[in-house]
Amino acid sequence: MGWGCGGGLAGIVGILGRRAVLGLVAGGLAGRVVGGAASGASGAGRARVPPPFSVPMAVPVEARPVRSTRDADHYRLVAAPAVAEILPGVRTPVLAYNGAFPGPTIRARAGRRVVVEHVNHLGEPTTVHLHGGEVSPEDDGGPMDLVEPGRGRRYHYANGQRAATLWYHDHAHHLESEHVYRGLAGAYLLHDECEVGLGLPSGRFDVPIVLRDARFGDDGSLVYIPEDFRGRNTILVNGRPQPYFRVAARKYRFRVLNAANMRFFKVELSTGDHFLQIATDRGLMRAPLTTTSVPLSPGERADIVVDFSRYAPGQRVVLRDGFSTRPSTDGILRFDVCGRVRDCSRVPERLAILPALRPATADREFRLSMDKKTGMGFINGRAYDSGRIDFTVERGAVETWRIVNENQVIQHNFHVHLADFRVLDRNGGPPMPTEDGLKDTVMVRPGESVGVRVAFHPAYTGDYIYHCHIVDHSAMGMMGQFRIAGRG
Ligand SMILES: [Cu+2]
Repeated sequence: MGWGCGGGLAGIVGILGRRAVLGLVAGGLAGRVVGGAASGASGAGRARVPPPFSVPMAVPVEARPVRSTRDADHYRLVAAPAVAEILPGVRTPVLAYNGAFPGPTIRARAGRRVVVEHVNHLGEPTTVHLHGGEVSPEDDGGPMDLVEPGRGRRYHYANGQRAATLWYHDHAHHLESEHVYRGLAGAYLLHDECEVGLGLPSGRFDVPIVLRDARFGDDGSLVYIPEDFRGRNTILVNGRPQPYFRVAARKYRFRVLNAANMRFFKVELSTGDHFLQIATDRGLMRAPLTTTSVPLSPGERADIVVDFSRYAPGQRVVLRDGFSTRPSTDGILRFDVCGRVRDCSRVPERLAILPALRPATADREFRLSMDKKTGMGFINGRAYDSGRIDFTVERGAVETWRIVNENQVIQHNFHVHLADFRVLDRNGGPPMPTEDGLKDTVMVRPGESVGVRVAFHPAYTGDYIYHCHIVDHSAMGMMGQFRIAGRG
């Protein structure tokens, strides 16, 4: 596939040069922190990526509140260099929240506030964005709203929205790409009563599947080179390389999150069997979709239900990537089906009532482009400038946006903060069935034009951003800022 093939060495040098010129990385601190830690990596000869499906999958740890009050749970997440055992027996320096790679899962309940105190021990600035969260601009973790090294701050999340698979990640401008790559991301699962009442697989049968890729050096270190799509050819699931997962012969709900910087995944079962997709980025679909594959660009989420009771104990079924063009990245995760167990969970024929598609009061167009020579990214011909407001919308407005990928080879996608949207069309044709729900991130393939109906939250005003969620692209300027105006 063609994505991610921008850049080249000239582009990389350009990017690194610009990063230093921009002066946001005081003295290249990231390199020193990470490089210093990297010299302590492994040490036991050449670190090898194990054969596929030879290590067990880990379920990300769940964050525990440090304090709970009548209406809020308080968490503390410390971002700092850490060491993770990603490859068996190899110590890999990472950047981590509370030492976990990926970060701890936060489970929240609608109507109950979450307050996260983030402490920055990274040695360089950070911000933390709750992707898909309906939050005030002050709590959105915008790219210039930096938490300086040695400092901390609290982010307040109202959780006033419907149940959904959200995630949190670093968003510091120009640094987010490397920070996310080195591990600063985690799942945030929002539950609500409607969803709980459906009887879907829950508890230990409701499992985050955080997908990404990585390139490892001979010493087991994570090698970060901007735009290095081709070099990042080890697939990680919840921080483990192509693991296996022992499942009971029953239904599981998997929260599949594409947390890769650049890689697109198309998840499917090696048997070619159908499974159910029950949710898009921002919550449950109207009805389960019976499908054999779900494509996900970086930042997108899909909740799927796989019923392993149709397989004989002992059978192995691989979750594979239908977009992969190499055998080594084809397999994502192997399910090893164990014994049968009682399964009271169900997937009802109706899951949720989606808000009516309201008429739009404005049309806008966003043309995404990347200059292959310089690696710079643009929207409507302009790179991100934190001092510029590109347009203003009214609080609670509904608008139709057309997103166009002007590149003929390079993949992009599009994410808007705060708002959710519905996909209206792809090149004038129908959207994919897998995106027929509430979304906040949408893939825009080379030359493609995608129409979306965007609904802005009625409560919040202020400045938010929109960008390509190929993080290596947003870091290079493919991002813009808008203002929500309104009284009160
Ligand atoms: Cu892009």
